Amino acid sequence: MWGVSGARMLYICAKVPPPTSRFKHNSAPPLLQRALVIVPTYNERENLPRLVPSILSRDARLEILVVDDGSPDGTGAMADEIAAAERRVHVIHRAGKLGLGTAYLAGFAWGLERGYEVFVQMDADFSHDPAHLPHFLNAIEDYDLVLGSRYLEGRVTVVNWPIARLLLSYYANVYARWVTGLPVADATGGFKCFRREVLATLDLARVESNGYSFQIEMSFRAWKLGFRIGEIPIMFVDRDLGESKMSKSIVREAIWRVWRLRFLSAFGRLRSARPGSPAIPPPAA
Ligand SMILES: Nc1nc2c(ncn2[C@@H]2O[C@H](COP(=O)(O)OP(=O)(O)OP(=O)(O)O)[C@@H](O)[C@H]2O)c(=O)[nH]1
Ligand SMILES: [Mg+2]
Repeated sequence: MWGVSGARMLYICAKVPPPTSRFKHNSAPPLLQRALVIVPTYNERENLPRLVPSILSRDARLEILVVDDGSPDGTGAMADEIAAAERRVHVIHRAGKLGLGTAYLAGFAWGLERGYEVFVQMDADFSHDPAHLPHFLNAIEDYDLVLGSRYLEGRVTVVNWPIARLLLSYYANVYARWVTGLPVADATGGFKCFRREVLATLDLARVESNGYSFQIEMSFRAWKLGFRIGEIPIMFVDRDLGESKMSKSIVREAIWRVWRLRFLSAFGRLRSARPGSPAIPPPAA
């Protein structure tokens, strides 16, 4: 189905199929006790108060870590207020806008130290629908890394993006697959779920990308280390409120960064963290 919405195009080729059918249900007890949803924020005060309850209501095992980079609109202070009233919400403050990739790395390190078993990455702007969270928790029982995919099985499940943005994203994926060989439909998406072991094994200190390519680099490193990657379909909706932080420099970084990944891999330089190194904190007792 193709439709038009205002000045923007609506691209939905089909209804997103229920993802659960793609994954077997184990009779074994679920591995997951506590999952940390990491939400990086920069000027998201219109979104955060609605997002938090929407996430927490999906599953009692979910907790949230907001990583705020000194948002001038006061998102950080608002996150503190929410955390003071809700013990499942935590906040990290960083001094200034240091980028999405390093925000996630800080969140992963925080959660690894505290023994969370599963980590979800999620934008604050409702492009990533909290309704998909149970689908990720289900799928991570069978995979080490689960990607929320906007381009699975020939369907494009993106709503309300300008055509130029959609083409950029779509062809960025074609390009990333071509250069790196990463066998996934959506390598640049930011709605993802990791098992703890993946983050503890990747040498996070060596992750270099910060923008778009951060998503590619994390999945590529996981794939090269032999972790099992699964994809579930998600519906991606452009933000209603607040402003995009997407920039030309983020696109430029992605263009050359994938080549660097390919060469690092070819020369055996995508190492995992050494056992016993500080990158692998022991799981919580
Ligand atoms: N902590 C932190 N969060 C950031 C930074 N840049 C972006 N974010 C957050 O990361 C998430 C994704 O950013 P967006 O601006 O939506 O960027 P995008 O999703 O790539 O682009 P759009 O599709 O245009 O929205 C949002 O929750 C932002 O608030 C940053 O430098 N630091
Ligand atoms: Mg966004």
